[in-house]
Amino acid sequence: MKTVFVFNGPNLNLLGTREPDVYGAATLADVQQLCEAACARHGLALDFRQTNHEGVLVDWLHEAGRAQAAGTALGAVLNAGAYTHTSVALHDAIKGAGVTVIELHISNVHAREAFRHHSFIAPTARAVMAGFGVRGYPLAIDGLVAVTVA
Ligand code: CA2
Repeated sequence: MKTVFVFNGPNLNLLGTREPDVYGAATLADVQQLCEAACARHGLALDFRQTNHEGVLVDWLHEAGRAQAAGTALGAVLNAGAYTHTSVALHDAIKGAGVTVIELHISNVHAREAFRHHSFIAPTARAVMAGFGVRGYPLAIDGLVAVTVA
């Protein structure tokens, strides 16, 4: 059974506690359940994580790339949070690791402040999704399956 990684970046541990108008009422634990259900539908295992630290995301992307190369993982859904808009290190990590990444955002970043319109992840991502709320997570897993399974 192959694994799908879902990596969440800074402040996403706060989901469901603040800014429900932007991010909804679901918690990160609720999101994990949505992802579990999506993976189960596809016969895949889920490895779901959150960190507030950029270098940890770099290490996890390397790990996902190694697992993908070994044939034990399909790729990763990545909500890098605010690092999306700042991190050359994440851009380089995705390229260097050779991991298939679906970039995911809960909110429609293009309908928000201008500083959220640029992504350092997007040029390295296989696909980009934004604005579906937390339901975007299972949709992104479906999308990862669609682009990776023959
Ligand atoms: O829409 C998304 O998923 C974002 O990646 C979320 C990031 C934001 O910096 C990106 O521009 C778009 C922020 C995550 C913070 O999440 C919170 C959730 C609840 C309360 C406070 C922050």
